Amino acid sequence: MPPQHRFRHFLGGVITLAVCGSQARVEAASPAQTGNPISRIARVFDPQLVKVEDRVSWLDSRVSTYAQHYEFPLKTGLGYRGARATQGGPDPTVTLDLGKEVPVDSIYLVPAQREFFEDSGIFPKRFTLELSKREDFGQRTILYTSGSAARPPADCTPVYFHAKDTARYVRLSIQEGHNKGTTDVFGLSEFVVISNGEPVSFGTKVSTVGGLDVPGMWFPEALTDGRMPLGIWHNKPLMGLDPGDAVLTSSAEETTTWSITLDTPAKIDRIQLFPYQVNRSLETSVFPEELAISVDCGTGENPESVFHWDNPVTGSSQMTPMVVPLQGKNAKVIHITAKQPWVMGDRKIHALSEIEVWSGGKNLARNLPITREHAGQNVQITSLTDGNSSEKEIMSVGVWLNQLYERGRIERELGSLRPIHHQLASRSELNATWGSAVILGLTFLIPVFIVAAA
Ligand SMILES: [Ca+2]
Repeated sequence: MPPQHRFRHFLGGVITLAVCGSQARVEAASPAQTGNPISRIARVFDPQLVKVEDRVSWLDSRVSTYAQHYEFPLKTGLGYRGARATQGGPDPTVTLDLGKEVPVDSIYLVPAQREFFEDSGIFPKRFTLELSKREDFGQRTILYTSGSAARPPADCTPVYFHAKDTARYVRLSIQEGHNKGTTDVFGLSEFVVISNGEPVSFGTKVSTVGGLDVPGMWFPEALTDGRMPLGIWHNKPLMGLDPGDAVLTSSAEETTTWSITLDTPAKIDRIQLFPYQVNRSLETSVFPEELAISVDCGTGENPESVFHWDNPVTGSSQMTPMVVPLQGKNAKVIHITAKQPWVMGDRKIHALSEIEVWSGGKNLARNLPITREHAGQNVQITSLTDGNSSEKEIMSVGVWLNQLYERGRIERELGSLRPIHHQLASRSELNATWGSAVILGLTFLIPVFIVAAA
């Protein structure tokens, strides 16, 4: 074979090898792998790819710090449902009376839980949110109103509205809902109003037009009870934390009382109790099957009963905190009594994971010792006021809702950016590989050419 032919044969082999190698590399390279030389070269020549990539990695790092989105369906008190009573009748409405004028920073509408995975839900399609200092809304601020385009159906992610107004009344009116046998049906699990970072809607009076109430399941008060199908108000897990306080009982007659003494008497806005996580893998968190709260302004000898709760579904787990509004009740000593244990097999337990006592935007119970009285013994407990439950840090409900909203927004953006990113990266890396193969091939072949020519 003449030397030139041998050279051409050899050159063909090298280029084939280079091309095969490049294809293997392109297939193996994921867009995030910028460590290999081809990926680096591709990014030097493609500013658009770099821009998209920077945005994706920035969004990824932000979203990783936000609260996780879970859906834990509620079994009772699901929320509120309404509809237009008659064709052409008045818009269905929901009005919260916050009790007094407060600065409103934000409002969250939390969708009702879905009935099945692909259920598009009954979040209202077109609606108006208004704020007013007057019950008749004679003067009002329109915070939000949908245009003629219907709002896309929401999953369980909270829908956020920014506000900068002072108001006592907040009204949601529905211009368009869903037609499911009844006209303009809509539903929500919670209607949250945040003032100075604090929830001011819990336990407030709700009045409605067009309710489709079902006792125990769908009713106006379920909009302001703090219960949402989104799990406990947590951020990331912190291992090695005390899960809370659990007492094993031997009979149904035994009780356990956790008592907390505040530094001074205070007007209590609400008490928040967090369920005890019995089993991490089963996602089971529980309260005692029956519990009661009493408060006392003095030494704790003459407590006044302020709250009583029976688990409406015996044995069911409770994947949401229990919010007990006390409307400024004066108290110094607070007793929380487990009257009936939660039962699993032959285990009977009285348990809680955290107790919060909120007054004027502050959790007065934080880091205070708690005295637990059970079977004639008093024990000092610190795990119920350490700011954690179920081995996770508890968040304020406003921050938690905001993180869930932000997470939803970022995940939607990432969902649309990822395919573009992948396409750009693959195209640029393929171009860079071809370019590199040619450059590498020619450089490498110069001495071979000299030898062959000789
Ligand atoms: Ca609720």
